[in-house]
Amino acid sequence: MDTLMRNIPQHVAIIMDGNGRYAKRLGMPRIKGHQEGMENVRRIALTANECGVKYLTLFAFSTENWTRPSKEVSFLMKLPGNFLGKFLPELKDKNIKIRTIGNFDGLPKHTQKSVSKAVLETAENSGMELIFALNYGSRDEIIHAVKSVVESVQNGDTAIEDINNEFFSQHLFTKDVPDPEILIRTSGEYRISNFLLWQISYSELFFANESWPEFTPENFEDILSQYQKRERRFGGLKEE
Ligand code: V07
Repeated sequence: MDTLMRNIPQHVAIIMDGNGRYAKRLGMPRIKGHQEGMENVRRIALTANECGVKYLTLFAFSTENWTRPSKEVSFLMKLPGNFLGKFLPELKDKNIKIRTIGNFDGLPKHTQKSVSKAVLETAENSGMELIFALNYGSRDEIIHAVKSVVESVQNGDTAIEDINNEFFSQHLFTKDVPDPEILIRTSGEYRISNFLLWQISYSELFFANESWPEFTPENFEDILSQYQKRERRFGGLKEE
């Protein structure tokens, strides 16, 4: 049987919820919560990398988030540049590769510019892939994939009989990324909120009560160890 540290999930996805509520609770403006949430992205990404996780997908901005007050939206759109200005050298040192999923063209030009630079500069890295879901919605992603499949049928590259799960997956933004074994949502909410609907078909779901800025490396490692216990129980049942 696997030792505890061997059964590390390849892919962990996180819904980083509770930044605004955290700030409010401490009597600070919402944007202060986003700022602290951004600092925690670094801390948890480094932890995941240390643990041997190969893909970490973080829900940074949803297609629904545009309806927030415009001052908050413009603050959020500065976070990628802010984060990368501060932490890109460190992530590069750790051989981490940055990529994004979502409707990239719909982001402000300045956001696209900072993120593209980081993606380009880390493209050859072979370590953990840090995947930011930016202007991401799962239903949009599925519609985008359907259009791409239909196009491929219309132009004669694909026969309808060739469309299966594997083929369809290759048309999603997460093409070439294995499905997450684990989905974590912080801040005590029990919803999926249009995140990776196709990809989480078989994922283990974990809900942490801590808000995202308060979610610690210990909380993260605790979830990995609970996951390993769930897996081992499943293994036991299978053998019965
Ligand atoms: C954002 C901080 C984390 C909590 C959730 C909402 C606020 C990091 C990024 C980021 C994105 C792309 C990239 C590098 C960093 C980010 C947004 C919001 C929009 F290449 N945190 N963070 N982007 N928050």
